[in-house]
Amino acid sequence: MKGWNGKILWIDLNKKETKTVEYPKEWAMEYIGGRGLAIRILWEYNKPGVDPFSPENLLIFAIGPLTGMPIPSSGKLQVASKSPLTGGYGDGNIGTLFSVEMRKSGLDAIVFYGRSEKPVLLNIENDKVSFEDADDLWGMDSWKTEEKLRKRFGRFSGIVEIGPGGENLVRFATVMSQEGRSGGRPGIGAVMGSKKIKAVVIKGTKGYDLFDEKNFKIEGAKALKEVRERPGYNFWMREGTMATIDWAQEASVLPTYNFSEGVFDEYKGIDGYTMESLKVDQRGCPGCNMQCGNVITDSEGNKSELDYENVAILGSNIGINRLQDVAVLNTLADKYGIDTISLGGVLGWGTEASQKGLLEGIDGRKLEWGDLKLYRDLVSEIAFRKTELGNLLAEGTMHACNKIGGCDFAVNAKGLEASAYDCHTAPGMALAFSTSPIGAHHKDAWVISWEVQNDRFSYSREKAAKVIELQRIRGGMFESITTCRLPWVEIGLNLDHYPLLLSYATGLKYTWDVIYEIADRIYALIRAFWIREFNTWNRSYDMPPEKWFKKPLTKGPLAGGKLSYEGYNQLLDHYYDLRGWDKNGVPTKETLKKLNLEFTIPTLEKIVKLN
Ligand code: PTT
Ligand code: SF4
Repeated sequence: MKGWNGKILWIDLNKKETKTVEYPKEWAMEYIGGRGLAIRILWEYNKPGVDPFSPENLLIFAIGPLTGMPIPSSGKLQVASKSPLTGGYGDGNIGTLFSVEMRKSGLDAIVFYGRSEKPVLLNIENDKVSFEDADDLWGMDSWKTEEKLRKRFGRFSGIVEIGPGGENLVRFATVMSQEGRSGGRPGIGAVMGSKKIKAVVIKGTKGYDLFDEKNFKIEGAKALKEVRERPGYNFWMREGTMATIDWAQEASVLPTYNFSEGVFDEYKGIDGYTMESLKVDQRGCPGCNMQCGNVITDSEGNKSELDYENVAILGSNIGINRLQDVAVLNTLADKYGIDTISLGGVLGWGTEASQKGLLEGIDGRKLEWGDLKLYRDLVSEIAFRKTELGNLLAEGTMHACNKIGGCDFAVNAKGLEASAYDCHTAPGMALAFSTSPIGAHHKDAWVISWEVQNDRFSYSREKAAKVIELQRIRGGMFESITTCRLPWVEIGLNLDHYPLLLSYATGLKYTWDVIYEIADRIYALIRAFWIREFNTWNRSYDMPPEKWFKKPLTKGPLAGGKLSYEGYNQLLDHYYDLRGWDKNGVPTKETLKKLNLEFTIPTLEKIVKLN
């Protein structure tokens, strides 16, 4: 096989044994890599109903045929597992040198199973693994851990680690790298912690084998040059994703006070221009020529790498109006290795719960919007599961509200807290959150920028089709080729480079029809995985948070705006119909057969009625 490495490294943490195994060629062709390969492995080998924290739950690192190549922004790694936050499929995409070294190691995926008795550091050279005692690293934050490992293994080694959040099984702990790269929002870092893996180091020496290296390099160089020449490049280099704060405020979608409003009176204190005035550094993923990690010094003197999502959710969403203060919480989340988006979601939910009296009897403190000191304390309490409240919030909003009430203002879909877009007046984005394969993350379909310009308030078939188109490109193609999507999303790199690059790399003919079919296959298989895990499956799993239907906006130009149940159900019907799924969001037999997923039918038939 050209383009792929064709091998999976299996690491048994119980026995401290490993094996490197070739996987079926058809998997590479039918799922490409990254997310596609991860879900195929999980379907085949994960035991249905397994507890996400049990040794049997598989943890997967995967790359695709374009990862680590001389093309735009290709240093990305997919981390996936059954999620402890949602109970369904979970993954994340992290920019790290680990992906580049993994590419050179001759592997397409690493699967970790079992549980080490003691904290362990895995040191991988190509596919040779040594298991080292990590007692001295356990308890250390992610920055110190990486600093220590980099001193020992050198700056060009690939390193990923967890912080205390992952060690203490915070349900939204992530996998961390390079002081500010974080991946696996649905608790993939906690799965790593449950296996007692503190860090993994990798070094590869094998290079890569492409079908048509000459044309691949020419096409890659063209794309790299195009990135730098795009009209939006200079502004992107100034503000990166932070420009979205002003846009979100203007569009009334900036999450404010636990997604109660779409505008924040003090947004100027946290916007992209403020960031520019405070910027001290810029960094990003390996080999990227449009680096978007904008660094400022936080109020406590730490360097903090900011993105729109982090700033909106830890800023306006909890009433903090000063960027350096937002950065304090962001820094802590990075050091502790917990997801900023879910963190902002639980702090927002906790504040509303406190104000409604739901925390009485749990915690004597009263949470107020914008109380940096209290939020700062709570972040540590969550990461170390220290107090009763910290322990409750470490469960995420879905588990927490099931314990004490307040599910009517818990802003999550399938248990994953929503990224930073208020959807009272954005039905298409609500659909994107609710049908995303991992819960309410924007990565699969950031339809909101299209939606605010195109028939914003409608629940039309065209809108459902747009969500699917974006899911195919973003959640299907980019998550599987496993490169960064921002060159296309943010500065308009021509998408047609990607089918060509895939064809030159592998020797197979990739057209958009082929890529869309693969994307649909991956989506349907992830859906089948969810159904296998939830025998109560029905369309209510694809509903957005109640708050967006029941509590209208009270401020800004769209005051009074809210979602309509009737409209949303119509939109969801269009979505299901276009995907070839039934009224409960279950792929029909015909769809499964068309996508070469017949092997899921016997399992699904035991759980739901297949049409
Ligand atoms: C991603 C999610 C995002 S999406 C952000 S900000 W964004 C948050 N960043 C966090 C952080 O930082 N620290 C922390 N402790 N938790 C964080 N949680 C949040 O995680 C990220 C970039 C960004 S910045 C985006 S949009 C794009 N996302 C991509 C994607 O999903 N797929 C893809 N093929 N390319 C992408 N490119 C961009 O990558 P998750 P990263 Mg991330 C401080 O991991 O789980 O997918 O959640 O990977 O290396 O940090 O790059 O405005
Ligand atoms: Fe990483 Fe940003 Fe570059 Fe994408 S654009 S590869 S997220 S630095």
